[in-house]
Amino acid sequence: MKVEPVSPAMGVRITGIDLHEAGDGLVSDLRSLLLDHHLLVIAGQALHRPEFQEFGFKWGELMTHPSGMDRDNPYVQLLAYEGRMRGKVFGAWHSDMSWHPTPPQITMLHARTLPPSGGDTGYANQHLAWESLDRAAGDKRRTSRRELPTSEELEGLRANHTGKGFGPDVPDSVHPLVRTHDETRRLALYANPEFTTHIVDMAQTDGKLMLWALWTHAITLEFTYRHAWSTGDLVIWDNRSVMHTAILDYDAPRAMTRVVVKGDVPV
Ligand SMILES: O=C(O)CCC(=O)C(=O)O
Ligand SMILES: [Fe+2]
Repeated sequence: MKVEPVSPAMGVRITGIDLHEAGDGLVSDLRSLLLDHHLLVIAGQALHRPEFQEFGFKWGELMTHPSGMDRDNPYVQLLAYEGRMRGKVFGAWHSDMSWHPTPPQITMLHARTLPPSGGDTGYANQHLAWESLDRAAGDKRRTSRRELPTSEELEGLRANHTGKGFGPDVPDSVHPLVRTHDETRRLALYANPEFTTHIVDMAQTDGKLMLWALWTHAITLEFTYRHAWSTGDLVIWDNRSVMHTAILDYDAPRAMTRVVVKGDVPV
C-alpha cells in the first residue's frame, strides 16, 4: 500500500490495495489514516453495490437517507445525474446530514460514471477553520472580518440544522457551532450553508451575519482540496472534520454510489 498527500490542507491518496479483500487489519489502518488526514482517496476500485455495502459495514453501523437508496442494498445511496447543469445550478457546502440528531461520522463516495470534464468535489478542513479564526478576525483584508466572531464569542453557541429540503417529516436538530471530534478531541467549526438555518437564542439578523462570515471563512482556499475524480475512485471523508460541496458544472451523466457510517451526537 502506497500513501501520498493530495494537498497541504488534508487528504492522502492510497494505491496498491483492493477493497474486495479488505479485512479488519486494513480497515483499522484506513481508519487511523482517516483520523490523521480527514480524507482518503482510494484509487482503482470497482465495488458493486452489495460489495460496497459490505465494505461499509466493516466501519460501523450504516445509515439510510430520505432520498435515493438502492432497493436491494438499503444502505447504498445512488447519486445519478443526467447533467445539463452547467451555468444553471450550484452546489452548496455542507457536512452530510447535519440535520440528523446523530449525523454520519464518515461518508464514502464511489465514482462509477463520470462526465468528460467537470463534476469535481470541493472539501474544506474545519479544524483549520477553527484554529485560524482569531487570526482571520484580525486580518483587515478579509471582507467578512467585521462579523467574524472570535473563538471566545463562539463558545457555547448552538445552531439549528434542517433536513426539510428532503421532506416535511425529516427532523431538525440543534448542534454546537464548534464541535469536539469524538476520537481525536480536535475542535472544528460545524455550520453549513446547505442545512444550518439560524443560531439559537440570537437575533435573526445578527445570527445570519455571523453565519455568513463563518462560512466565508470556513471555505478559505488554504483550507481546501478539490478532488478531480477518476472512475473507480473511492473517497472516504470525515464529516466531523470537513465540509464538502458538489461542483455542478457538467453537462453529461455522472453516477456515484454512497454509503454513510453513523456517528454520535455532536458535542
Ligand atoms: O457528488 C458529489 O460530488 C458530492 C455529493 C455529496 O454531497 C455527497 O456525496 O455527500
Ligand atoms: Fe454531501
